[in-house]
Amino acid sequence: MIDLFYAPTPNGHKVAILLEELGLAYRIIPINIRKNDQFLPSFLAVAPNNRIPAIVDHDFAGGPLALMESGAILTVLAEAHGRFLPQAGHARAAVLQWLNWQMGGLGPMAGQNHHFNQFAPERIPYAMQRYTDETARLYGVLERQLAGRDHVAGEYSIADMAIYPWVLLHERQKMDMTQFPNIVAYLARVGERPAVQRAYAHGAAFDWEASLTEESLHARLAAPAR
Ligand SMILES: N[C@@H](CCC(=O)N[C@@H](CS)C(=O)NCC(=O)O)C(=O)O
Repeated sequence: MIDLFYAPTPNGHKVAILLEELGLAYRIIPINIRKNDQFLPSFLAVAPNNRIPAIVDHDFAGGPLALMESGAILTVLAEAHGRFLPQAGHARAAVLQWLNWQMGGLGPMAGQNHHFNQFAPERIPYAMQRYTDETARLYGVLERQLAGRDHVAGEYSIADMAIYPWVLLHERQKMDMTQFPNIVAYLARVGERPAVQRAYAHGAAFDWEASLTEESLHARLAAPAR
């Protein structure tokens, strides 16, 4: 059994997708980041960076494992279950390369894009332009990589699970998708996977009005995981 500390954001969706693809038993612990649940002590004990996603894998070899950072979670779970990350060689290197491209580039840049284009309390044209342009540059990189390929690095992998939730938000990022036909086809291809659809169903069920207290979070975590 795995506890998934989750909100329906791109980084949250990534891990839900992998858990669904692997068919693992997990329960969702909702962390409402709009209501500051991420600062509750019982969450910080799992994820000291106060950000979702995080997991506790109660059945991890060697004992329960608490883990934050979506890239680490995808890598560790894929490795532990022997799927969606090749074991060695060029194929593994390619998946890790594109996963880290998402973690270090697409995610942070698109995240700033969302912030300055949608949420910033003041309009700062320089920042809006800078992050829109950088997001578009990264889309161009992905567009070229997807030419003649169904997935970003060989077989469907954790790299695709990391990338898909970010490019799904292309409207919010002000991307002109007529420039990126390979990404449009990729979105349809990944989006039709039943596991991806099940993962996104958690998002539809998430209650952004509800929030936790330390007591309620503690009680949830203390409840039997099986
Ligand atoms: N590099 C981290 C980023 C996680 C992250 O930024 N999570 C956001 C939601 S997508 C969050 O929890 N934000 C809460 C906050 O800003 O306080 C990862 O990939 O797990």
